[in-house]
Amino acid sequence: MRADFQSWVSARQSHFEEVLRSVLPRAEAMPQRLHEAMRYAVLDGGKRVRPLLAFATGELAGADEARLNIAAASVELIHAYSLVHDDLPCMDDDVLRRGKPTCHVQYDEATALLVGDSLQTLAFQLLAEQRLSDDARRQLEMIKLLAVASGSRGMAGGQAIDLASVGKSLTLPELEFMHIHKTGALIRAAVLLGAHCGSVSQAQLDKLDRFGKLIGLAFQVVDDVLDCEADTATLGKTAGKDADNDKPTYVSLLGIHDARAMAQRLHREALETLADFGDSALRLRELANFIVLRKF
Ligand code: GRG
Repeated sequence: MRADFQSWVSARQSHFEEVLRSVLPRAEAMPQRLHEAMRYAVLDGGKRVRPLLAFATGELAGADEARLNIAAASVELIHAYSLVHDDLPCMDDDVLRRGKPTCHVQYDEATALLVGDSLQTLAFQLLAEQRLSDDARRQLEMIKLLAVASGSRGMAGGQAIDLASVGKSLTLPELEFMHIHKTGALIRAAVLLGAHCGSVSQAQLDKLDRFGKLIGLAFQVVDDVLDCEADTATLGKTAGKDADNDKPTYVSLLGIHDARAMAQRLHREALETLADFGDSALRLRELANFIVLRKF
């Protein structure tokens, strides 16, 4: 019998914590302060939504566990780097992340910068040095996929638009463009990397790609709603930052009621893309539900 969703999540999260511990440099290895700070930024925190998506898609695609561990770790390392850099004084200037002081507060700005750099390069080192596919060209495609999702045509590009949009009003398509890149690209990459670790047809891959895109955007809409509805203790990061920073969000553009309705519509459409997968997409469906219904 299959485990219920909560048991599956807990088992995956604790297994994945060990994976992360093993791929990160030991804190005792030189340069100790940098390695300690890298572990501080990555370990013991976060919902691990992107790795869970990679695992769920990999299970659907019959992927090898060891390969999935590496794909999931590479995405989470990129995510952790983005949070460390996003919290720096030159960006969002925040002091709290995952319920603890941000990396530059706990260490210092230069260390936090190097933590982000090192986590990013470690992600690509993992993808390049471990066998992820029997087809070498496919593995190169996977490396490229994560690079594009992370770079100026993905997450970093979305962040650049975000920084430039402070104090401005954006149209809904402009806001959507920003978030599809800033938040959505990495979530979509998590789904695709999970699929590439296993075997799916092109038609299935297209559907999973669309699922990743829709659920990535839904994640951000919900994030905007939570930023104005939840409290700092629940979120583990400073609540109300978007309004304080005069940032355009789905809530500022649509109002809370319509923003919630938009998240529900994206959720529904995301579930529709999984219709043909039957029982094999159970975990993906459950994760989609979690992403939209979460309270933190
Ligand atoms: C610095 C290149 C660069 C990019 C930063 C991801 C990002 C881009 C900034 C983070 C700021 C932010 C709050 C974005 C909204 C959505 C988001 C990514 C939230 C944090 O992700 P969660 O909720 O965090 O998955 P945990 O801690 O659970 O992993």
